[in-house]
Amino acid sequence: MSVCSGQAHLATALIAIGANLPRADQDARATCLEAVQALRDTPGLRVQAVSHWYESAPVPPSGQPPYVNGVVLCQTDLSPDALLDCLHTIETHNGRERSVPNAARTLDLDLIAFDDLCQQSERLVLPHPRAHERAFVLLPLNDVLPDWRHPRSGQDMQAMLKAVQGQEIRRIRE
Ligand code: PH2
Ligand code: MG
Ligand code: MG
Repeated sequence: MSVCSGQAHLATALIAIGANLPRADQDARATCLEAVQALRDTPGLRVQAVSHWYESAPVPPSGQPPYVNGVVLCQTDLSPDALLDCLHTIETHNGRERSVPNAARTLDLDLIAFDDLCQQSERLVLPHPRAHERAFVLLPLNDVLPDWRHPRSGQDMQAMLKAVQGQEIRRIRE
């Protein structure tokens, strides 16, 4: 007989939100807010904190519109792959079309980190391979989890933020 006791482990997930195209009659910021609500409505996911919102220049530089970016801190009993499926579903519901890398988009939801997991599957690399190079990820991440350390490099937020100083980003006043 197996006895089930105690609580299942809840993992900490960091999800980055980005958008730089309007969708239907709403601007990119409104789509980002809808994405937060969709995350709140996702079974198995508990939203614990939402960062401030930022406007950032596209990386790499391009003629695209500026991005709205933010980060959400969650707890989850989903697996990383199941969570990724949920993120893709929310993107699709918000008009996301997949074309070339870095194309402008109505909504992008990236899984940045999942506990301290370091993995490199074909589908999902954790932590996100470029997160530590991008002010538009690190500034909002610092709002929700300032004690975060990069699980691969061990770097703390202050060191990572210093390395992205000078990137074009500003906080949107709410
Ligand atoms: N996302 C990208 C590519 N470039 N630039 C900014 N500023 N913000 C983003 O969210 C972003 C980007 C690919 O997902
Ligand atoms: Mg992305
Ligand atoms: Mg993405």
